[in-house]
Amino acid sequence: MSNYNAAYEVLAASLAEKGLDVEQIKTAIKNHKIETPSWGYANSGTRFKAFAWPGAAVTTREKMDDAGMVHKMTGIAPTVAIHIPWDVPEDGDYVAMRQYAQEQGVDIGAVNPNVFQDDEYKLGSLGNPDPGIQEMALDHIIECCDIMTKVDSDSLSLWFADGTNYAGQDSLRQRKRRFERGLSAVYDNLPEGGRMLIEYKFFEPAFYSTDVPDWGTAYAWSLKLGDQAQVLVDLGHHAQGVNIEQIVGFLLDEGKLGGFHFNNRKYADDDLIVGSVNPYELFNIYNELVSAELSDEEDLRNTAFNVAYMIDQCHNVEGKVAPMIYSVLNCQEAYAKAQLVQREELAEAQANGDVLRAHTLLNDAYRTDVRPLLMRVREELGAPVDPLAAYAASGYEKKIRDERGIADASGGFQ
Ligand code: RM4
Ligand code: MN
Ligand code: MN
Repeated sequence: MSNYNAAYEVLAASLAEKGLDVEQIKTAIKNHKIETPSWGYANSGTRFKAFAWPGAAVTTREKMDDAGMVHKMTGIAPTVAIHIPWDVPEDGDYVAMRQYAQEQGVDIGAVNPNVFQDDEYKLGSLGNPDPGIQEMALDHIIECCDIMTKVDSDSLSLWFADGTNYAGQDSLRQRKRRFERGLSAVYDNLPEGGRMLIEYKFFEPAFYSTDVPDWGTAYAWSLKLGDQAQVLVDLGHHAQGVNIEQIVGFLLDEGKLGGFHFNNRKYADDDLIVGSVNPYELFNIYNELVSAELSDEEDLRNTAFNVAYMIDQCHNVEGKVAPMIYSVLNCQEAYAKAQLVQREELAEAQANGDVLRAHTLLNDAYRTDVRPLLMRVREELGAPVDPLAAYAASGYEKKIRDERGIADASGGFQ
């Protein structure tokens, strides 16, 4: 892999010939950062079984160590998202937790309140018919607003397991109102400069109705709440066949796209490596984002550059740290390809109704082998040219297996 230079020169020349500015593209790629999730380093599983993986992180510090390693290997994963209570620090000291993370080279990113783990939440959290439980959920989310300040995070990322399982179980309209009340109380408690990302999901774990089922609902509420509320798009949360890039384009244009949860959906939710099943979809999503980044409209550019790019995956059969590295690299590759689209030519073909030329221009970028370009970017960033090989050679995996052993995993049907 070390003699990639000749391939890079050929690629750089062909890109320049197309009128693309290779230096500018490299700078953009270096600035494109991906956040990894702390829970992705811990044991996880399916609904049926959580598997014990050797060396999987248990403590928050171990999760920070792993996130730090992913950043060291890729050079573009400088933040880690936390879930509360999964990541409540052992000693309760959030400031120390942030400092520890920083010593490992990463900052804390989004704070995710869990309002789905306790028995009380069986019939929902903010949408629960019991005002006492609505209050309990609200208190927890507001506590997470305080935690944001302690860990120096600017994003509160909200996903709700709320919904109903049977027709007639609850009033759909009342549940909507309870949510609107709860979210607006949360909004009022956001720290200054902080934002709220509202995630939607049309199924699971409630199956008759979910309280935030789609981007339209999340969008409507973020509009009502104000500028600090935006929508989060999780790639695993759509019906088959939904055009996600169209949703992305719409939300970008409205200034309401706040963040992503990357993963890849083959059947249901979110456990597959992003870009593993449908890299073309990932590219098309990135194409929307890059076209907004390159737009001459300032608002659009601002929205695009403020998008929080986060991975929401936990790996059950392929290890922990290595697949996280792989996922970060898949995002980087899709982003790089989107940078190669010849945008003026594309706009011209679109204006002329030249369907095939427009499609071909997009595919030209998608089909370009950008690996030599990414190797050069990594070299310039001071990261390993081949991160997965560097990780395998680092001895880190052996170290964590020896030190941490195999932690007890539970969960699934009992
Ligand atoms: C949900 C959703 C949330 C994630 C939880 C654990 O499906 O994607 O973002 O945090 O799972
Ligand atoms: Mn998610
Ligand atoms: Mn999910």
